[in-house]
Amino acid sequence: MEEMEEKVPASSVFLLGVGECGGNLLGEYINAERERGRMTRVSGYLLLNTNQMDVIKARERYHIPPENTLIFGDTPMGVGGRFMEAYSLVDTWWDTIADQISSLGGDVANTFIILTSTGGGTGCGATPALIRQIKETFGKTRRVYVYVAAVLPFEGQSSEALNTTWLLYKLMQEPTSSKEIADLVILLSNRTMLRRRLQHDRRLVMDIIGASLGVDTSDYQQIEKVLKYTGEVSSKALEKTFIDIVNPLIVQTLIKMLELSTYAPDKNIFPTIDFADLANRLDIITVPALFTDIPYEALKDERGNVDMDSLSAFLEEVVNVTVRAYSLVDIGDEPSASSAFYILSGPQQFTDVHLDIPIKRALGSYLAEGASITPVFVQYKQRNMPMDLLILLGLPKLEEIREIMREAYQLISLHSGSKVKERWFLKSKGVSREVFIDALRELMELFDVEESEIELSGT
Ligand SMILES: Nc1nc2c(ncn2[C@@H]2O[C@H](COP(=O)(O)OP(=O)(O)O)[C@@H](O)[C@H]2O)c(=O)[nH]1
Ligand SMILES: [Mg+2]
Repeated sequence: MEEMEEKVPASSVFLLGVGECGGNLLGEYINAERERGRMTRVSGYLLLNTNQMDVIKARERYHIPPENTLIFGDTPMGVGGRFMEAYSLVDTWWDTIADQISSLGGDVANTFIILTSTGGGTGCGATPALIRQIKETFGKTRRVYVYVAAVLPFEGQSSEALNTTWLLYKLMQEPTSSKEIADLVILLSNRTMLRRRLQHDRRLVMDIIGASLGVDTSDYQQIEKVLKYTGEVSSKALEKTFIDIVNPLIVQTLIKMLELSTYAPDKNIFPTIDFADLANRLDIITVPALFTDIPYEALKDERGNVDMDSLSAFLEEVVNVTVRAYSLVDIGDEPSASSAFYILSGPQQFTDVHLDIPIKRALGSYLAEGASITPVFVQYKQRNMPMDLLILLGLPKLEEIREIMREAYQLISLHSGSKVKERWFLKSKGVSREVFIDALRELMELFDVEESEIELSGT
C-alpha cells in the first residue's frame, strides 16, 4: 500500500545551498520536509561552502549528512567578501562538485535551485560559475533549468551593496553574451521580510528580539535602531536573530512553489504545469508574495457551503493584501510588473477555476499593460487543507534595488580618487573598480534608473 502512495515527481528538482545563507536555507528546508515524514519535492540536495566552520555548524544544526556537504577551496576560513575567489574555485573544483551532485541524484534532475545570499562572498561569487558549469555538464543532453533564490541584505548591511550589484547583473545578462544567467531569479529581501514579520507577528518578533538581544521592546526608537543596525547590539548578533525571524518565510514560500514539482493521488494540478515551466512564463526576476491560511471559512453557511460569488469578491481582496502586505521584496504601490504567475491551493470543492476571473481582475492593477498572467490551481481531495495563494510578479519596479545601487555608488565613490584608494577593490573583492562600474551601469538600465540619479560618469 505504501508503495502505491509513493509520489511521482513531475520535474526532478535538485537543491544547492551555497554559502552560509544558502546552507541555512537548505537546512531549514530539509528539516521542514523531514517533519512531513519524507522528502517528496526534491530528488537530492548538496550544501556547498568555502568556509569549513559554516559547514560544520550547518551539519550539526540541521543534521545534514556529511555526504550531502562539500567544502571547496582550501582556506578553512573561506573567501570572506572576495566573491571572485569563490567564482574561480567553482571552476577549479568542478569535477569534484559535479561528481557529488551526480551521486546525490542531480544527474537526472531537470531543475536546479541555487539558494544563496547576494551580499556575501561564497554564494555570491560561486553562483554564476555554478550556473554555467551545471548547464555545460548536465545540460549536454537535455534542457536543464537553473533557478536562483537570491536573498538581499538587511537594512544596515550597505557594505554588501557591491557584491549584490555584481551578482544581480551577472544573473540578468543577455543570454547571447553569457552562459551564467539564471533561468529564473526568485528575489527575497531580508529587510522587507523582517518588516513584514514585525507587522504581522509583532508579539512573536518582539519576544525574539527582546529575549535574544536584551533590547527594551517597549521603546519604539530602540527597535528602529536595531532594525537599522545602528543600536548598541553587535551586528553579528543582530544578523543571527533576524535570520531566525525571516528564514521560515523563505522556506514556506519555497515549499509552496515546489508543490508544482510533484503529482500525488490526492492532488490535482490544473492546468497541468511543470515546475520548470515557471521560467517560461515569467520574467527573469520575480518577487513572491504568499498568503497562507486564507480565512474563507467565514463565508461558510450552516451547511458548510460557500457561495461562489462571495468567495470571488473575497479573493479579490485577498489578492490586494497578498501583493501589498506579503510580498517578500517591497514592491511599492505601482509595481507595473510585466508578468505574473499564481498558485491557488486548497480543498478541491472551493479551489475552483472560476476564481481565475476575480483573481486576474485584482492582479491587473499591479501589472503593466499587456502583461501575461498564468494561473495554476492545486486542488486537494482532503477537505481540511488550508487555502493558500502564492503570487509571483515578474520584473516589478523595485525601489529597494535602486537603493542598493545608490549604496553601491557610494562605496565606489568612497574608494575612488587615487591609485592607492582604488587598490581596495582588488584587495577586498578580487575584482577591479571598473567591473563594478560596468555592473552598476547595466543594472541602472535594466531597472530604469536615470543617469542623473547616479552619476557614474563622474567616477
Ligand atoms: N535570510 C537569511 N539571510 C542570511 C542567512 N545567513 C546569512 N544571511 C545574509 O547573507 C548575507 C551574508 O552572506 P553569507 O551568506 O553569510 O555569505 P557567504 O557565506 O560568503 O555566501 C547577509 O546579507 C546576511 O544577512 C540566513 O540564514 N538567512
Ligand atoms: Mg556570513
